[in-house]
Amino acid sequence: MTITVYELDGVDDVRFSPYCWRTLMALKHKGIDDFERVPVSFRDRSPIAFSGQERIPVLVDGDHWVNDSWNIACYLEDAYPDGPALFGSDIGRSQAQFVNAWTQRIQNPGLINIVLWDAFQAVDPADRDWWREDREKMFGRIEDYKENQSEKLTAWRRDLDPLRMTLGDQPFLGGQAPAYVDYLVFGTFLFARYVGRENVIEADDSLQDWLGRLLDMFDGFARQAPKAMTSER
Ligand SMILES: N[C@@H](CCC(=O)N[C@@H](CS)C(=O)NCC(=O)O)C(=O)O
Repeated sequence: MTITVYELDGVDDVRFSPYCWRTLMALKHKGIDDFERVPVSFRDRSPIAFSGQERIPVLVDGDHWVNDSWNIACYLEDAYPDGPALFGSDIGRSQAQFVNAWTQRIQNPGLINIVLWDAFQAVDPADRDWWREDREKMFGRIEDYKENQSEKLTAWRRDLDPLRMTLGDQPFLGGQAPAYVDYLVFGTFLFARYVGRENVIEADDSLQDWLGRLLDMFDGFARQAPKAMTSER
């Protein structure tokens, strides 16, 4: 039976949600290619009303649905044990939960603080009024995020040092092969990429090698996805 993934839609079919990308990479990792991607707009979440909540991604597999990217990864690991492991062991799953929390509390919010204006440009024009009103309640005026990025960028890049240390000794966070921990962290870099801000990571940053390896996976699945062309930066 075909799996369906509901994911947030942006301008020109750009899909920039880091949480959705974790799920997409996890599906590919499991060797599941036969899935349908259903775009959901920011202003209208009625397609996922069946899940009783408004967050995306939501995955439907036959008559079973799961929301929350972490729960989805656990579901895929348990429901598809014959595919390559996402966690490797119970210990691996527990440690990945820490990385999940780190991305949610440190890596993602730090990036949003830098690219909020770019993200606004990547939102479908039909959703922009909704998005501005919603986000300005949380973050203040979106235009303010165009300026004064240099200090924020320096701090955010410095906080990535534990990744550089780890990846100096092994090709993936999962070790010799990628695992869900890689996709957790990679999803946030993909968010930057698809809102047109790949330059949050400098060209000579040692993380570029790891990013390149993940972008090449599954026949360049993530590399080929469309990026927003932001008009102002
Ligand atoms: N903990 C959830 C977070 C999901 C989440 O926040 N998704 C975002 C998309 S990146 C969302 O649905 N946002 C709705 C909104 O921005 O209004 C997960 O891991 O799936």
